[in-house]
Amino acid sequence: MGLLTIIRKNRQKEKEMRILFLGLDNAGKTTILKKLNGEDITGISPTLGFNIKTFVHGRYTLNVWDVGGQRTLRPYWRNYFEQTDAIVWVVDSGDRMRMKDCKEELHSLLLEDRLAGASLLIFANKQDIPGTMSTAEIREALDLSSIKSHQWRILSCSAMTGHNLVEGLDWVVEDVAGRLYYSATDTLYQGLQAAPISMIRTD
Ligand SMILES: Nc1nc2c(ncn2[C@@H]2O[C@H](COP(=O)(O)OP(=O)(O)OP(=O)(O)O)[C@@H](O)[C@H]2O)c(=O)[nH]1
Ligand SMILES: [Mg+2]
Repeated sequence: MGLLTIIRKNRQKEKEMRILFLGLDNAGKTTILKKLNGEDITGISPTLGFNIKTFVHGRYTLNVWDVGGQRTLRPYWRNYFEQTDAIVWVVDSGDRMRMKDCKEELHSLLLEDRLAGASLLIFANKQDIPGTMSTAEIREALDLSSIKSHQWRILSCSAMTGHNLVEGLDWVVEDVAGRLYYSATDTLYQGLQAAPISMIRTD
């Protein structure tokens, strides 16, 4: 296999991103993903294992893992950490009673070595319901300002109306791409494209 083939294969691989949707049960993870995928969002049952969805987003293929958030299932989250580029932490903005639980789960997740460096989007979901917590309140309740280990952003959204779902995904893709691909890869390819053809071995 020639050098060019190897590079092309690597480049293909590099266009993929692995994104993990986590959060407490009932937060709206599955609903968000179905809405993004244009599927029916009525009658969704709690996720007992996981679902995988693949989205094509610009130049990138997103492999999105949606894992059930019930308490008994949370110990299994770690089975999905490997090679995660981004975490989308979904919050039920109306669930004031469990905000402390939500904060503790999020902060313990961020201690995981295998998630080091992953971008973190916090989706403050269910904003279509009157009286839900604002993003400022959730930022405070989840103590987001103490997060220094990950690049993060919080965005209000609604899986019911679709508000901000695409914007959230855009941020995730931009952040991961900016960190992983733009600099190193583009410099390499610009260098190769500029190189005289005789310098590129294809045998
Ligand atoms: N009003 C409103 N309801 C929502 C929204 N998102 C989800 N829901 C409802 O919240 C409930 C739980 O949604 P799911 O998508 O199953 O939640 P989940 O996070 O996947 O839950 P687990 O699979 O148990 O971890 C469902 O009844 C949804 O219809 C939203 O933005 N607004
Ligand atoms: Mg689910």
